[in-house]
Amino acid sequence: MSDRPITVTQPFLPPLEEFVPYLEEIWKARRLTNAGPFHQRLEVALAEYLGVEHIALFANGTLALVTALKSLALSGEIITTPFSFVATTHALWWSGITPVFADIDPKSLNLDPRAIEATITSRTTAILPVHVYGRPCDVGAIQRIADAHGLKVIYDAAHAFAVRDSGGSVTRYGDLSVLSFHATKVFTTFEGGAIVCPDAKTKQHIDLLKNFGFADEVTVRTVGINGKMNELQAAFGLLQLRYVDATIRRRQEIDTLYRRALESVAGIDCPLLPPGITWNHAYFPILVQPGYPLSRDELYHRLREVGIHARRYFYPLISEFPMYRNLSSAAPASLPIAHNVAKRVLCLPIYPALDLEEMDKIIDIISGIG
Ligand code: T4K
Repeated sequence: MSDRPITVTQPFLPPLEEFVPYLEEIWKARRLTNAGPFHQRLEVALAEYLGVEHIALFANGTLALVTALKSLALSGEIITTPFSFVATTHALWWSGITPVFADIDPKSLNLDPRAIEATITSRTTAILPVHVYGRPCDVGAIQRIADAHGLKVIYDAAHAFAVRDSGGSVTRYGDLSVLSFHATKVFTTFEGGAIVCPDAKTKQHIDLLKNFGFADEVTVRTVGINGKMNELQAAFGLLQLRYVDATIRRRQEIDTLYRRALESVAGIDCPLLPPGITWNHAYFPILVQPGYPLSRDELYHRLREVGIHARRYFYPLISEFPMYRNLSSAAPASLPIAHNVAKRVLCLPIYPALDLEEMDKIIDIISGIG
């Protein structure tokens, strides 16, 4: 067992010496940012890896979300999930858009299409669903609702890198999909993100927006922001990409071991995926049900006492944070499933360097209680 703390996730770092040639190239070219050669190469490589046509890289996922909203000129109200990382709703609020929370589905843990439909008003302009833990949303139902009401759909796909259904990457759904490449993600560029765009024109517009609106040296076409990914990030991404399939395979092994060990533990549920999905095993959520001898928080603290830092993603719900809790859609009575899940969920450590001894320790504690 290593002496590193057992945290919920840890980034996979390729051998340091393999990064040195990339650094040498950057030093030699003295090109550090602004759509340099590594940035261009990573865009091509990621589009190929994901099987999508157009992708625009960003400095982080939050800037990518904000830029995605801007690119579609959205305003008014946008329907979203309270069961996500706070950045999802912050991106709306930061953009002057009113978030409207809808409840989640107890199985997928993603926005419930029926709840979406029930919250549409004349001010609704779009839906911002999240593929939570990389588990795909009900994309068919969401698109049908969007089409019926003339709404845009932006998927927060921060957790869904390399997640595929029978037709390919789930990032191809909606008007736009946004990825995060933060250090805690399956594929990382330290900080980073991207927007998957449906066509070249959209990508061009988004590229303009992320570079202050510059069309050329002297022409500023729109009010843009600085959302650019730099060359260090992009070079690291190219190196990471070589290892990403192997790291996902290792995550899958860990997932299988956890499931096998925990299936017989009364009161611990390991949510299943719908069939036909190639998952990235970004997270391993369990639900601590009433049949278990400890509450979720008691189990969380018990694990912490022995150096295991599981995380209560996503508790508290976004709708409980002070800046959002007075919104009418944040009323707990209208989000019963999300509240119940947020009270029960615990994400167990899952990352390539997690070893068998560490896993045994985690499993022994969870299964040995009671
Ligand atoms: N939408 C969704 C649905 C998201 O989940 C996120 C980000 C975003 C949008 C926004 O994307 P970005 O703007 O971040 O690209 C983490 C991440 O900071 C955040 O990126 C992520 N979601 C969220 C789910 O998790 P924290 O506050 O829980 O991170 P932290 O620092 O507590 O790290 C968790 C564990 O990971 C630590 O216990 C140790 C380990 N760790 C972390 C870092 C940063 C490492 O081993 N190495 C590291 O460098 O938010």
